[in-house]
Amino acid sequence: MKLTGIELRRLRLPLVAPFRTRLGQTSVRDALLVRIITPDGEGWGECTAMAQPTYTSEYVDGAHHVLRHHLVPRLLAQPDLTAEGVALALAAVQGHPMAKCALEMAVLDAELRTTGTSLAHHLGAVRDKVEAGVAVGLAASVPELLDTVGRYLDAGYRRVKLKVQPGWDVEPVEAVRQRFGDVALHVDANGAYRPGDTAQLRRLDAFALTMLEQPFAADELAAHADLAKELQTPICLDESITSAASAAFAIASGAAAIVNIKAPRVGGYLEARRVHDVCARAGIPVWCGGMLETGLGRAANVALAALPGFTLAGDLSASDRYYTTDVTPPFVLHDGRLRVPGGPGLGVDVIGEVVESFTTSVEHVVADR
Ligand code: OSB
Ligand code: MG
Repeated sequence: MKLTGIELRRLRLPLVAPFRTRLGQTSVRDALLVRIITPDGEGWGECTAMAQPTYTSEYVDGAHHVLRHHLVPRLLAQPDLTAEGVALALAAVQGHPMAKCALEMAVLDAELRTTGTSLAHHLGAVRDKVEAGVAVGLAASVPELLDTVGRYLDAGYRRVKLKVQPGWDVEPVEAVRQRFGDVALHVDANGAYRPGDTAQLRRLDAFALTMLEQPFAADELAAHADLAKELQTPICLDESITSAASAAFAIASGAAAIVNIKAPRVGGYLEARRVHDVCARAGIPVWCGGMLETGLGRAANVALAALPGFTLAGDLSASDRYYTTDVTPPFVLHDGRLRVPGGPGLGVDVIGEVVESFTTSVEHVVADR
């Protein structure tokens, strides 16, 4: 297909409750949506970069700039674009996987709509529902944390992930275990620890956690491999995994026993499928991470999580865990699961009035004729 134009749209979406991690606090999601226009229709994508460059180096203003000035012009210059060809068309630009992912997602949506195929089917889904998990941010106190976790379990979530950091680890984990018994529980450190913290991390072995996610910085692969030898709790990598190649290396070096797959972190849903395939061949379980997505990104994530290797519940929560009003019809829990959209493309349609009401800016870039 030949694109005729691309729209870059910023939205300001208040979260139902602030999400606090060591990377900062998010109270309002500064969302960046991409709409591509073709002679046959349109396709939507979401760039999940956060407001600040604290999770990875990407952040929403930077992503917007690289899209507007470097990525969108390259895509508009393609005479015959396919979703498979997006990564190659953008390969000259280094990095910026979340910005690239948004464009590839929009092209996949448009392309699959013309053939009536769902993204889930296209990626190789084997399930029509996926288990919903919930990520719980740092809390001000243990009683507040127990309150929050209790409400999510009552809502039906099948597993809970707690954010931890030095000074907020053993105590909250122990309290959650004591109160809620053998609920599926894991912790995510977002790189908060240093290799010298091994003794403290070993204390978490007492709580039968499903995994310890990203204890050290993204590039500390050798330290993660060393830690894995010292701990019973399996190590999962998030920030360290930037491609199928890096996943293969992390697995081979013993740094990851479990992989968190986020398509935006690896440059798109097609690379995410390759990460899944690498892990499946190595017998490494994977799960789908999240970044406080709107219904668009959530639809794509739920489709990805329907692949066979996604044997652990992901950070895939209902719309109302994040937003009072979502930009698509809301994702809701059915007995602790989310339905995989089966319609063409992403399988969800944005609600025009809702998108408009939250929009703070729109930029329309057209192709040269
Ligand atoms: O480390 O998984 C993470 C959100 C933004 C950036 C990084 C992370 C997260 C989350 C949110 O944990 C999980 C969700 O979307 O429900
Ligand atoms: Mg994480």
